[in-house]
Parts: sequence; structure tokens; C-alpha cells
Amino acid sequence: MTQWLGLPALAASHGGQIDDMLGWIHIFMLILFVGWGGFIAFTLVRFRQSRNPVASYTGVKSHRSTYLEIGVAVVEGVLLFGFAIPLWAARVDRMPPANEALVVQVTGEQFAWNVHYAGPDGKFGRTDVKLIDSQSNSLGLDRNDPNAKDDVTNLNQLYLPVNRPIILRLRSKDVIHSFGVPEFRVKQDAIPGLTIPIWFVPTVTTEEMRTRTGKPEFQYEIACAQLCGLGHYRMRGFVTVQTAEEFQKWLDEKIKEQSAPDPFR
Ligand SMILES: [Cu+2]
Repeated sequence: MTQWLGLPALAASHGGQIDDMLGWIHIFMLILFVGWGGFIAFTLVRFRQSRNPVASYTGVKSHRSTYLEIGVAVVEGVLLFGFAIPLWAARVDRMPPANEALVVQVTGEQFAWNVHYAGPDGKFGRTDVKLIDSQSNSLGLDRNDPNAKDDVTNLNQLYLPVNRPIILRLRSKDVIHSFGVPEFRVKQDAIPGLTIPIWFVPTVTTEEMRTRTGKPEFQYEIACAQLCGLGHYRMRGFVTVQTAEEFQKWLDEKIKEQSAPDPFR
């Protein structure tokens, strides 16, 4: 129904609602634009000087414009209370239970996205500023913490299983960044000092999207949507959506790789 908006392909379960809302707002704004534009043109002709050499001190007596204004306010009210607020409530207040979802911590920094999985124990390991090493441990994960043993970290590559609720906990190490993936219809600022959760259910794997769009190189791209410094333009990450089996395989391999004892220690 919202094809005419030319939005990026949709790949999240809640996206239809967002697109519908965008569609209705565009239609309403078009009506307002034509209405107001027409009204200005009408007044220019109707109240031209040659026809009205003397100003009228009583002005318009008809209440038609008032009724029109009320009509506009009513439509705006319906958009706000009927569409926007319920959608906001569903997106922000009603998080899926953490045990049904995959929880991933995503930390923005100048100029990269750090991805952190809790591993099979479901517990994120302790992180410490003192352990941060920009080459080998950009999150400062304490591998001596038992909760951190099975944790997986990754840079700029977010792997997700399809058709499962995903909760991303957005954080930032330095300035305000913004996590945006247009196909998932999500965009949320990551703010230093805060952990902000967002959630969505990806519905199309990267593989499937490549077939659908006919682009063999297609990638879901995380765009930093806040101007965050000189390297902002290169702050891009990628999301790979896989089947549940593929994702589990990837995660298991990563766990094996990262929990192996460091030979240089
Ligand atoms: Cu950024």
C-alpha cells in the first residue's frame, strides 16, 4: 500500500505499521499543502486592491475557516492518538520478555559499532574502562569474569537470527551516535551514560533479500544517523540476518574462537 513512498525494502515485522503511518501523514500533508496553497491563491485574487480599494474594518464574518481549522485539528488528533501513540507504546513500552528474545549489546564509538553477545549463559561479562585496548579489547571486557567466558564481541558486524525478537541495548563510549537500519525501520540515538533498548523482529534473511532485490552484494547497513565527528561518514556497520541454524553455528564458532586461551598471556 505504501509502495508509492519509495521506502527501502521492508525486513521487520512492525515495519508495516510505520510505513502505513508515514503514508497517512504524507496524504494528510499533501491535502494541507494543496488546501493552504489554494487558499493563498484565492485570497490574492479575491482581495486584490483593484476590487477592494478601501480596507474592510469588519473582516470576514463567516465561520467556515474556523470549521476547517477544527477539521484539521481533528485529523491531527486521530493521527496522534490513533496511530502515533499506540505505535510508540508498542515499540517502546512493550519490550518482548528477555528470555524469548536475543539480547545484544551494541556500543557506538568514534567511529565504529561494537557488538557484544552474552553467550549461552545469557549474562554479559563485566566491562572495565581500564581494560579498554583499541586494538584487542575495544569494549574493555574482563575475560577473567566467569560471566565473560562465553561472551562474543565483534566489530561492525552484527549477526542476527531471522524471525526471533531482537533486543539491542544501545550504548556509547564517547559522543551521541544513532543506530539506524532503514530496512528494519529502527533508528535510535546511543547516548553516553545510558543504555537504551530497542527491539524488532527481522523477517528476511540477507540471502533472501539478495534474491528479492536482485542485488547479489546486498547488505543490511547500520548507518550512524548522528553527525558524531570527522569520521562520521565511515561509521558504518553491517547486519547479517541468518536462519536460526546458521546463526547458532556462527555463534558457536565465535565462542570457540574467542574463549580459547590467549597464547601470549
Ligand atoms: Cu557515530
